[in-house]
Amino acid sequence: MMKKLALLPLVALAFTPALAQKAPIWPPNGTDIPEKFTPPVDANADYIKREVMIPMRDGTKLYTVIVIPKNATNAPIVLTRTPYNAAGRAKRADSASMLNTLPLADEIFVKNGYIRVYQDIRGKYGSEGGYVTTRPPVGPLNDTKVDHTTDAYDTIDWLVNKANLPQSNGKVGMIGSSYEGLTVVMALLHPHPALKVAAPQSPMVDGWMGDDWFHYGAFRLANIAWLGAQTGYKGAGKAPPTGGYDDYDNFREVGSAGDWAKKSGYDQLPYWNRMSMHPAYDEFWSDQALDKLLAKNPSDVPTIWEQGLWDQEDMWGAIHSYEALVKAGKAGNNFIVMGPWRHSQINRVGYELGPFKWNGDTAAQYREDMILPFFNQYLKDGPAVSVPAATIYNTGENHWDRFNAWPLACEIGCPSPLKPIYMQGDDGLGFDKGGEGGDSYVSDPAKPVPHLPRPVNFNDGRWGDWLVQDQRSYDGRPDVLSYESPVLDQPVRVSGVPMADLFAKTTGTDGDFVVKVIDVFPAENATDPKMGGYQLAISLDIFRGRYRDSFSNPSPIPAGKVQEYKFRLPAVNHVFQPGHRIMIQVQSTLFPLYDRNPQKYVPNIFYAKKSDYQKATVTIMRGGKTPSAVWLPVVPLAPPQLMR
Ligand code: PG9
Repeated sequence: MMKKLALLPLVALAFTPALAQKAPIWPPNGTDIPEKFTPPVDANADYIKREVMIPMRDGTKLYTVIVIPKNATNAPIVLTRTPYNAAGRAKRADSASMLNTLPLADEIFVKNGYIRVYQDIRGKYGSEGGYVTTRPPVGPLNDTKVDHTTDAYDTIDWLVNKANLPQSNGKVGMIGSSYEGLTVVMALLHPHPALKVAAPQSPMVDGWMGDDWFHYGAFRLANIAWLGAQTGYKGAGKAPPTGGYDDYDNFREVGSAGDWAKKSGYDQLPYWNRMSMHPAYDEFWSDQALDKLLAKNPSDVPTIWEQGLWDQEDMWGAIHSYEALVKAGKAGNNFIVMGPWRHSQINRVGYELGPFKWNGDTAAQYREDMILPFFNQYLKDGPAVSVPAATIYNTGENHWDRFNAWPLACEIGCPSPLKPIYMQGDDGLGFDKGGEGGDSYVSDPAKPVPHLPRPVNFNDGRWGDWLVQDQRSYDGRPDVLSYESPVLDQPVRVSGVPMADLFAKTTGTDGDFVVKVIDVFPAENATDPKMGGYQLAISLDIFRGRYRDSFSNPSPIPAGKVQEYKFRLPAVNHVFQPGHRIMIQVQSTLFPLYDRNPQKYVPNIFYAKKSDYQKATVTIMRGGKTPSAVWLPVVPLAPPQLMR
């Protein structure tokens, strides 16, 4: 027994080698952080994730994430080229399931065996090369040999090479929203033969007319902080502080957009310096307007354009590209979908927007019933789908409408003409001209009309659905004119693009005009009392008066003289129901979303001095030879449908 006991320590020693040395009490190399920590790939993962650097024709390599269903063969590819971090876009969750590692909007592709590819655009995040904001196509604005067209071409060429990606079937679709939509559109300017289908979603197409930077020349302060984050850093950036909580005060106190930029160090940012020297629609903007470039060089790639009817960021690009391509004879491969959505909502759930509830998850309906069959047809030789020219949600009857040709009413060439609804005396509104006269208000840049009830913080969560807010917050302000029809006893259906046609004079020598087409709900709503009297803007835009005669050559407004301001408003597909009223609101500021017009003509409003800002008395003319109106796309009611 004693012998055995004596052996114990030796035996114990033999089985505890770790104890043979002193137990570590300090990390090797003086740090607990290893050179590289690579979590093991979950053996049960149902996908393979590859991270590759794809060489472009100029040698620049672009960081690309490729997510491949395990055991995939002969699989189609869906590509998104992003300025917003490809690695992050392909990692919704740290998951062994492809469905969970990819974003919600990719579920249709995962469930149907697609390979999903995300790529950082040149110069951002993991990609090499120089970043040029919304890099213009090679040409007068880009004297290099590379752009998003060539980078998409070279990327697709690499992806469909079996030596690089043996699992693919050699067919690629591109999809993306916003800036990611711009890269889809750019790929269409000279598409790789393997690019078989495209889905630009609220793409950035014309930054001056109506996508992100300006609307008809009025600058969007909402995006100025984005510039600091996006062009101040290669990777994830940080927006500069804007000051106190209320951006209405922050931007008003600082002065012009240029004053804010200077305070934020933007003189270091080349894109800000370039952009702010092009306040008018000169070649800097028109030479990179993608709807114009597409029309000159239309492709045969089947393309489904999308935008939201309340898209607060890119309301211009999809509809104008679609119209330009139809005009160029390409109705056969270009289609448009407009849903009851905010910007990029097609990547989320689409049951509602603000207080409005729709007929199901309209975003999922778009993905599953429109995008998936369309991509399957061209990428998997799936069944041919019949795609209406236009699929537009009817926001007054709460169901989808499908059109073989759209719009139904327009100035020339539609089944119906536009119909003017006139501003009338006593704040009236009607389809007859009414008597001559005018209504005035004092527009004071020191007290601009807010675009949301104050305090307005651009990150307060209201940015997404601000376009469907109740306009009663502004109705009744002395600097907002509200013209309202009598209560309707018959429905009025509008389906097309309204045209604002204002006749106005001002004591200033410049000025902006905001026009809103509003559906006024019945005063009483027993089902949802707070919706009683709701004022829903179905179309709203701003126009900078100096551009009334020319977008490229602005001119002072002759003080005191009536001038005409005629401009397109965002598209509508709506029914004003009986019991509702139609309202038109007119005002001259929408702040801090848009920079204030000093209302005194200065060469470049970006650099207006505080002393330039002045009150102006604006008069909207009615009746006679100067009948202000909005020309509405009024069309006959569609026959009732059993099923919606
Ligand atoms: N279109 C969006 C945007 C572009 C530029 C500035 C701010 C927003 C987007 O791509 O998210």
